[in-house]
Amino acid sequence: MKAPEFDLGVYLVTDRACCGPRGVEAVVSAAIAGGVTLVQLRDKQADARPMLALGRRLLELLRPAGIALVVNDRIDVAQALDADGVHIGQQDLPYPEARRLLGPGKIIGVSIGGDAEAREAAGWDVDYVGVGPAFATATKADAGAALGIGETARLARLSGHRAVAIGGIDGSNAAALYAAGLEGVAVISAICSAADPDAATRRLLGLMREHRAPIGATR
Ligand code: TZP
Ligand code: MG
Repeated sequence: MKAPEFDLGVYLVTDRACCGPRGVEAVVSAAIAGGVTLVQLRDKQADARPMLALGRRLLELLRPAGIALVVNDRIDVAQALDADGVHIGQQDLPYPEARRLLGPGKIIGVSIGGDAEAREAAGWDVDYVGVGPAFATATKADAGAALGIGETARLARLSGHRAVAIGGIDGSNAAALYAAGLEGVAVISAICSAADPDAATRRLLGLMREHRAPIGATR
């Protein structure tokens, strides 16, 4: 079984703190209305049980809209949810182990931030890579130094995989990443902290439509 179809174009990564009192579900609903193409459930602080409960509520919103949900870090939670896949970083289970646990029918994305990680990912048949931080970000304390647009695009190409940029991305800088060959932009604060998450999503989608190259053209 192949992994489900997905579009990295406007990729929302959830964050409870950034969403504030309106809650993650309200932000995801607004992002769906605005045209979000992929959603990642990310909650570094949550225990498994509340994460599972939130994941179930998000799936109720996303499944009818035909939008995939991937789970950050927690392969066990992704399996319990029968989510569409996982996103794993350099400190999580390595890709081969994650694939063994999840099987071929799930999306697996891997974070990369340098040449060695890009080359390692090139040897794996991951579904996509997340490259970052593209720009400075206050959302992830240990994100490291900003790569910039050229370096983000170079690492994406080096990996040989479909790629989404992450870190410090919003409506002011997303166009340049699409134009540089990234399939998508992954954002936390640009949507989760926005006064109007629907409008923020819509803006990114408009930039994607205007500036993105045909998928696969730059790999
Ligand atoms: N990984 C690299 S940067 C980052 C993550 C999870 C944070 C992205 O958050 P924001 O608010 O879109 O900069
Ligand atoms: Mg991780």
